[in-house]
Amino acid sequence: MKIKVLKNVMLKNNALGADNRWEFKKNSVFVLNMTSSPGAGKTTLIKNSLAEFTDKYKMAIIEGDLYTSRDAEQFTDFDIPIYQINTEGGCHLDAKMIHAAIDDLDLNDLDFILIENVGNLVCPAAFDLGADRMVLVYSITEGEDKPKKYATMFEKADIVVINKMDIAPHLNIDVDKVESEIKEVNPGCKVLRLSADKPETLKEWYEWVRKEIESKSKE
Ligand SMILES: Nc1nc2c(ncn2[C@@H]2O[C@H](COP(=O)(O)OP(=O)(O)OP(=O)(O)O)[C@@H](O)[C@H]2O)c(=O)[nH]1
Ligand SMILES: [Mg+2]
Repeated sequence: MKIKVLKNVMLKNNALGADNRWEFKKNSVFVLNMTSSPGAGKTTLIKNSLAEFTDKYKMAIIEGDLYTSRDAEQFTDFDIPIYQINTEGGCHLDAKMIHAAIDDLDLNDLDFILIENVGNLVCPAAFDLGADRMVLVYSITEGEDKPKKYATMFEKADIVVINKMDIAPHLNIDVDKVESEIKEVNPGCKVLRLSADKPETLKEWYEWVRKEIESKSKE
């Protein structure tokens, strides 16, 4: 029997990602793809940023999770559209899923969409969603050696947020070493150090988001 090899899966995803990007641009919506290993702090960072962001922007969240809507439930205090995608075991979001979300959201009425990707330090790098920027939240509990081991994610990231800095003193970790390895893998990458659960440490993060939104509006 002849074996059919599906070589065009990524091509299809990337074409759909480009469609999504066009839709976002047409409607002047800025989109962040938030990625990380499981538990690095994406939901905490989003939750503690929403008061700041919803004050300035008309927002929506697209939440990726394998089976539950636990993360999405943490955002319900905010009066914004939340679109839950359950991948049913899938380890990343893809452009088709985001395309379905776009159909359901009124892009015309939005400035800013935050996508929380599925926790995974490998696959999300390969799937263009059409977002403007990719954020990689990196918990210092993950050790010093991951930027080179999981280089594709670090290469694709526009910013690496080194999280859980509050517990750094209790760990045997050299954060400068982590940062210089990130820069070796991706010299142009912005790196911030913060504690997502301590809103007083998030000022530089808010500022980065604000500047990126501004720079897109001038494109
Ligand atoms: N000490 C400390 N704990 C944090 C910080 N940020 C997040 N956490 C904790 O880390 C755990 C995981 O955080 P989440 O925000 O759920 O991580 P996530 O990346 O959204 O996880 P998944 O969606 O499951 O991949 C929770 O218990 C948070 O309270 C931080 O800055 N410091
Ligand atoms: Mg989460």
